[in-house]
Amino acid sequence: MGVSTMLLDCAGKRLDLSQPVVMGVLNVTPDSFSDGGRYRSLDTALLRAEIMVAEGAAIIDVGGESTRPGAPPVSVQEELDRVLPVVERLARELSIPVSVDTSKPEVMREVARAGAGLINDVRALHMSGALDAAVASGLPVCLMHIRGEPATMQQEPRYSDVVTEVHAFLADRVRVCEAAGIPRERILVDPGFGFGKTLDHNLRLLRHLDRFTGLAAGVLVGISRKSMIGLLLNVPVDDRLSGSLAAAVIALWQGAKIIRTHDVRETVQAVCVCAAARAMGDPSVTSGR
Ligand code: YH5
Repeated sequence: MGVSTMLLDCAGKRLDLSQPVVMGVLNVTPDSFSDGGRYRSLDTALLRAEIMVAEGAAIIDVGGESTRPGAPPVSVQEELDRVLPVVERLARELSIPVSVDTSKPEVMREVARAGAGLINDVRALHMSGALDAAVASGLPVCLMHIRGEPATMQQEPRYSDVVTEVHAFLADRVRVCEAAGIPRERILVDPGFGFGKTLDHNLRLLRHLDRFTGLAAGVLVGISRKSMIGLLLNVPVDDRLSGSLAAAVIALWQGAKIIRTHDVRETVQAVCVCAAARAMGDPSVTSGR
């Protein structure tokens, strides 16, 4: 693959995917489970983002809608109130691009004006008007697979072959986006760990992640602290770092390009070790024998 296809233009800030990178999570929901909404104030959000930049994050993902099962729906105005000031400030002050975790076309339009560099949609641009808003923004997008809606997605999810079905879903969304005017070079795909999947489904997707790498410009994975780690280890969210790193390494080894995480410093270390070892399978790297 040509080197030019490994650079994403995120509103003028470059995201280099010739090596895997880390996306730092910045929740701006009042109910976010892992940081209790502590980052609602602008200064605190900026400080947290700056720490993640110093720890080696390549992009920061700002989210204002809780997608936890049972979380109350958030209005457009409420989501804008949470997200827009943070995106404006971060886009202005950070050297790296700001991604926005949103499904709402109104939010996409406003954050694009405010300097956001990537649209990360857990509903894969399925909301009415979202595809048009994403096309109009000119920004790269991340299309994530979800089964159903966040409120009900964990009610007995069933697949006959989860890997094939998620792959077909993402292939279809990539096709739809391309037809609408978003080139494949600007599209990331994500199997959506925990979004309408049992532990067994999540493990199969992780085991076969390499099947997704040909779909678009790169595969993004978000496993950090999720319940699949909790179920395997029987530990609470604040004790899921090691398990999350193990899962990240399995994904990286199969070619994942972006790891979305709450623990940037540790994940950057895992990415560095993985990328160095994986480069030894690349014929352009001089043999060390
Ligand atoms: C993702 O996978 N996830 S928000 C439950 C947890 C821990 C974390 C109970 N946005 C993804 O982070 N965007 C979210 O433990 C995402 N991929 C992409 N592209 C959910 C979340 C979380 C949920």
